[in-house]
Amino acid sequence: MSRRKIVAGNWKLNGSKDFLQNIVETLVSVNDVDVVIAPPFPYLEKASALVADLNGLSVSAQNVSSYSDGAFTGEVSVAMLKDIGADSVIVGHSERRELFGETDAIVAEKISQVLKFGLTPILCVGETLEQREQGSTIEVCSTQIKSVLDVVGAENFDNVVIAYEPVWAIGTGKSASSAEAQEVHASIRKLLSESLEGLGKKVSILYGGSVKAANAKELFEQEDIDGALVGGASLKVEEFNEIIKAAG
Ligand code: G2H
Repeated sequence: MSRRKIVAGNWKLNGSKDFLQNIVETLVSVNDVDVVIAPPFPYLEKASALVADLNGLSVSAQNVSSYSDGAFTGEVSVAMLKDIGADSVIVGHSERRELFGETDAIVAEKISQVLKFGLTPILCVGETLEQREQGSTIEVCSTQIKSVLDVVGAENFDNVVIAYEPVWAIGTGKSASSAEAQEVHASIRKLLSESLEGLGKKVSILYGGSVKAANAKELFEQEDIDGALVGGASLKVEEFNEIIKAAG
């Protein structure tokens, strides 16, 4: 894959059938911007059907099982997501890592499954406030990415989308400055190219963490920021549309 502009809305544990219908009817389409909506599992099939004939709009799951099948009550496999028409999967969001104990090894296995079935994984990485204050931001993100590179191989990594989401900026209203985000994005691209020549130029790297209409444009102007993974603001349709337009 090559670098694309992507604006993805992560609804987290929010939404309804009516909300889904309304958002699909209301979202703007902007040339060269891929818009992704990530509703909770029960709405994915309907979402896939609604966007099927729409250009530039696709559907992502927020999570997936690391197992392919078997006695794993409550789990949802990549094959099932593919079956109902999902295109991508958010993997390793910090809420999954922190609240549900997802380790780097689990995240890597999930990414591997997603790639195996031809869906696009959106790999979330990011540091806590404590780690930032200790000056280990780049090291933390690098470790999270390397653990996936080691499992899937750099030669398969150009189909991965990365979302840099500083944990301290998630849902807090406190966003990283565009310069802080750019610094991390540039270092991620460098790491990728050190793993495989040219890889850094192929991978889309999104910023996430309190992205809103007011800060989107400045973030998108940064050389290494290809778009955003948006949480709270993706639930406000007009604001989400402003963010999509800012990416164009
Ligand atoms: C980060 C983001 C979406 P928010 O989690 O993944 O959420 O924009 O609400 O900080």
